[in-house]
Amino acid sequence: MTNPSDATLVIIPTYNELENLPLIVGRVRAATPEVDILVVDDNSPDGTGDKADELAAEDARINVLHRESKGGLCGAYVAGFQWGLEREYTVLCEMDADGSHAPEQLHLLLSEIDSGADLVIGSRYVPGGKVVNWPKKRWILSKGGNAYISFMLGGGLSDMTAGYRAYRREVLEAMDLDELSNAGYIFQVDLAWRAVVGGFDVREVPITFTEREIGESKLDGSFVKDSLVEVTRWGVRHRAGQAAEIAKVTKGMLGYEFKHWQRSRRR
Ligand SMILES: Nc1nc2c(ncn2[C@@H]2O[C@H](COP(=O)(O)OP(=O)(O)O)[C@@H](O)[C@H]2O)c(=O)[nH]1
Ligand SMILES: [Mg+2]
Repeated sequence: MTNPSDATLVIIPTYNELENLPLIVGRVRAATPEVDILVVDDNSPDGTGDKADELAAEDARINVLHRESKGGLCGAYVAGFQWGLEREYTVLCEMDADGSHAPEQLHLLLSEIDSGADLVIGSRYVPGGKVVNWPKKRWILSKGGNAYISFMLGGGLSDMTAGYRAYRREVLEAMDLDELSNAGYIFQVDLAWRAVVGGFDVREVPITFTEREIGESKLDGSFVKDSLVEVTRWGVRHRAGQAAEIAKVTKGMLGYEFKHWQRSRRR
């Protein structure tokens, strides 16, 4: 029997991950030898791109996409998705290069896809999910931010900013990827939210997220405020849309009742 995950591409974006890249690629190859890898490097000054080429030369399952300059995580993923969609992959995954997303847990995401999910999010905030080595402050910010996002948007997801994911290709094909907001991790929320609204089967599986030990985070804190403002705007717009829809249906129903009532009076 064939499963969707038989043709899986794991996309790993890199910016200055020279030391991390061989480690993460080695772990993916060991944990799930049957998946292909695409490294998307934004011309890292530390030579990560050359390292990726070296790894690719030794292993046909490893591919590299070079972009000209640092263009943000969203742009790197969109380029990776497009690369994968042009080929015959049925499942496309997101995974950080810094070891935060354990390749040893990838099978948890893939088996959920094989049992019918369209998008699986490796979640830190469902029961069984964990974060290792984060300062309390960052945990509160992330957990609190996600609680707010979930409250504003509904949809029942606990970790919409999470970056460890598996998508069936149909989910990505249904979206205009060029429209995603590029600031911080809001594109992750955007992708999950569009999948929910689009009626796809979106599920979360618990994962253990481990903060990087090597190299530096490329993310600054400024995105948090921007992201929350953006999510608030979506939530309000969505509710306004829902209210307009309810008003339309109610008006239709009342109109029908009224006509029915007039007709029954005439008789
Ligand atoms: N190609 C590319 N990768 C990026 C960019 N920014 C971050 N990354 C990669 O995205 C992943 C997550 O970034 P990271 O700095 O660890 O963010 P954090 O985990 O939130 O602290 C890592 O693999 C980074 O190397 C970018 O502009 N371009
Ligand atoms: Mg990281």
